[in-house]
Amino acid sequence: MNVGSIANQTPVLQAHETPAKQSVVLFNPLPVRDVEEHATTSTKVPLVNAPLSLLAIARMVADDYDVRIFSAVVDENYTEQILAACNDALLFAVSSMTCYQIRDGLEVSAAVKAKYPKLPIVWGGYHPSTMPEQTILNPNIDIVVRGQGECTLQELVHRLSDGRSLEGLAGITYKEPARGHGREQERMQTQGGERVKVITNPDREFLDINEFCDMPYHLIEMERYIKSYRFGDRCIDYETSRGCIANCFFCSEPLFCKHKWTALTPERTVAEIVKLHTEYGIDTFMIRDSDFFVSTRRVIAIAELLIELDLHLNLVSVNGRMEHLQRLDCAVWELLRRAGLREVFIGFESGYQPSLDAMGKGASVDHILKCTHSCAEHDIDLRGSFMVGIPGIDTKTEIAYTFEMMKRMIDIFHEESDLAKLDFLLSFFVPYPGTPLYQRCIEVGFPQLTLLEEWGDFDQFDFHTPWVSDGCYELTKEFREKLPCNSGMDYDEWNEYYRSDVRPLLG
Ligand code: B12
Repeated sequence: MNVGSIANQTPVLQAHETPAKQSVVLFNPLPVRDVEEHATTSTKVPLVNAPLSLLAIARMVADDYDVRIFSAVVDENYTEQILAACNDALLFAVSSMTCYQIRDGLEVSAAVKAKYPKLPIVWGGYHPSTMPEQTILNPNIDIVVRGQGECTLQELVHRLSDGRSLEGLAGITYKEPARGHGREQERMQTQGGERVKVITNPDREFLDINEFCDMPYHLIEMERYIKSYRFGDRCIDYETSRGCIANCFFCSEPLFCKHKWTALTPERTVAEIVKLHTEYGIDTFMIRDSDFFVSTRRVIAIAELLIELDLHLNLVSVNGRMEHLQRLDCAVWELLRRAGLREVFIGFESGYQPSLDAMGKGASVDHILKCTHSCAEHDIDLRGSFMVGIPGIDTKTEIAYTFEMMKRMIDIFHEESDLAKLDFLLSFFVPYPGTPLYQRCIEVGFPQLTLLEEWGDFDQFDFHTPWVSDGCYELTKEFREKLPCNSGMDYDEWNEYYRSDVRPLLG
């Protein structure tokens, strides 16, 4: 299909008719194949999430178009519903991370393509952004939006609506049937035996999120996304900042935001929080930022505003980097706790310094202990994530140090706080496409995936890279299962297990 020159499909109106808004259909596929079996990487974190990615792009076109949002985690029979909604739509768009979302998104895209071969199918999000050329070669995808989607989607929708070409539209990769010789940025590729021309338009600038209007939560049925989460019954996902300035070699974020970070002003953040509290009775905000704590000044200002309002709201799952958090002094932790900070989520990743260095974490294992003490002391729950199996690192030594570090964290929470307030996410290293550690994996013989759909089969939970021995792999899984947060064992029971079953194996 030639999406670059799609005709304006708006019907001609009679003088007395109000123009019906054209529809834009957005879809968030299932992140895991078996929802029942794998709630999420941590079984305590609900899989139901407000589709922030789709809401973020929807806000740019919601005034002029009829935006329909479908989310596989809440919508039953979503394929049928989407097929019905796509009738007369301007485009069908899918958001995807590197996971089962690709498989589910492709299945639905194939069904849409079969029924509406002329309807442009657009993919965006982390996976398409990091692998745009491979993604566009799928026959059921016509346009890939790379990076931040707000302005790109807005311009795309306008151009499609007006029947204008996609030439020069920043932030997209698209394809057209191959004709003659391509220009420099155009690449001839083969898609299912057919020659196509892949066109990579220039990147779009990473914009300040204050330039966009508020998230249009009214476009979704909020009650279906409001969840109960530890501290409150009415919890919703919320974004206060985007991007990350760090450069971790395992993470997709640096590729995506190119080390940039943008944040809502404290006033805007708190005004939106208050609006969600007033309109929907939200009492708990699951902060979905990659790093909430980049600017201590902003964090303090948000806390002061929340304290002043005295609404008793909870901020949970608040992501921060250990090297930032370990610098906060007692007064700031105290202020944050008073403002409603109930739980932080820190990607500690490893208790073994050579692993942290190999990941480019820019942090030290001492930071893990400092952050743990601060949380325990200030009655803030801690969810710490760790991974094992970093390429080039001896896994047995790595897990020995990491498990020992987790044990010390358990000791700290047992002694200074309450063990129930400590949660771990322990997973295996997964090579995400385009990252420096993915490259490293290819060098040591990890097979290159050549098709989009293959990325959809990635096991995000128990990925087994060839350099992790079966013994280390099984031990890690068992250790994870036995952690107090997963097994419910009390401190003494767990200590006994660790001393008698784990330590002797690790030397
Ligand atoms: C919420 C979240 C989830 C939710 C689900 C989100 C969803 N989409 O359904 C849950 C908790 C289920 C989840 C799961 C996973 N997640 Co997650 N998750 C996030 C998180 C914290 C926030 C995403 C978000 O809502 N951001 C806010 C919105 C507004 O931004 P955005 O998503 O980037 O959207 C913008 C652009 O990407 C683009 N865009 C996005 N989609 C589309 C679609 C179209 C059509 C267009 C035009 C544009 C567009 O436009 C938007 C506005 O600019 C991010 C980290 C982050 N801060 O972004 C990680 C992140 C997206 N997750 C990640 C990963 C890896 C996972 C897992 C696959 C693995 C894991 N171990 O966690 C699992 C899936 C398996 C499982 N265990 O469930 C990675 C993605 C890396 C990658 N290469 O895909 C991220 C970036 C974290 C990280 N740094 O590693 N995740």
